[in-house]
Amino acid sequence: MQTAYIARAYGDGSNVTKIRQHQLGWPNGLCVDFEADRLYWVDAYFDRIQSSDFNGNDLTTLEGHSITHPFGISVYKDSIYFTDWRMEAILKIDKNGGKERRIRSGIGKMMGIKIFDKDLQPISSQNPCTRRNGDCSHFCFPVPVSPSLIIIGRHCACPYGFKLKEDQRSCEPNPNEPNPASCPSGLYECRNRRCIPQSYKCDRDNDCLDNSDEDDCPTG
Ligand SMILES: [Ca+2]
Repeated sequence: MQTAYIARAYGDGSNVTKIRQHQLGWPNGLCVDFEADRLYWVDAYFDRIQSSDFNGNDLTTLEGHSITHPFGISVYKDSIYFTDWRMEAILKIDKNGGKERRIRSGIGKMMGIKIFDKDLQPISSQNPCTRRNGDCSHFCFPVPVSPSLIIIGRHCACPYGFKLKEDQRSCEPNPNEPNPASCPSGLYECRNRRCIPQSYKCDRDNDCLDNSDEDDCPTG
C-alpha cells in the first residue's frame, strides 16, 4: 500500500511534485485558501484538520471539539466549512480557532463540500485560456512555461477517444484509444455505459435511465 501524500501539478496534470510530507492517514479533503496562500486538508484517520503553506511548511493543526471525523473541507474568508461523519453535519469553524457552529445537522455521511464565489479564485489576465479558449478546439490548460512559474502558457488537450492534431490545437478521433474500462464483474453494463446490479435487469424498472436493462426481456 502506498503512503498517502499531498502533491501539486501544472494545470494539465503534468509535473507532479509532492510537497513536504507530514504524517497523513486518510486525507480525504483538500482545499486552497487563496487569500492566505495556504492549504487545508482533513484527515479522517487521525480525525483532524491541518493546514500548511504551499510547500508543506508551517504546519498547524486546527483545534475544535466539533472535529470528530471530518471528511470534506472548503475554506471561505475567515471560516472553514467541513463535513463530519460522526456528527453527520456540516460545521463551520473559525480559521484561527475559536467559534464553532453546526450549520446543518442530520445530513448523514456527506463526502464533499464546495464553496463557490466569483471572488474566490480570480483568473489572471495572463491566463491564455481566457481568450478564445487559447485557440484550443476542446480543453485548454494553463501551464507555466518558465521555471519561475511567472509566464503562463497553455496546453490544448482532447477528450477521451480523440487525439491532438499536428497543429497542437485541434482534435481528431483516435481509434487506437482503448474503450474505457467496462463495468466491474457482477454488474450489468447499460447501453449508456451506466453500471447496475445484474438483478436489476428485466425487473420492469428503468434502472439504466435509457431503458436498455428492460429491452430484450422475456415476455409473460
Ligand atoms: Ca431494471
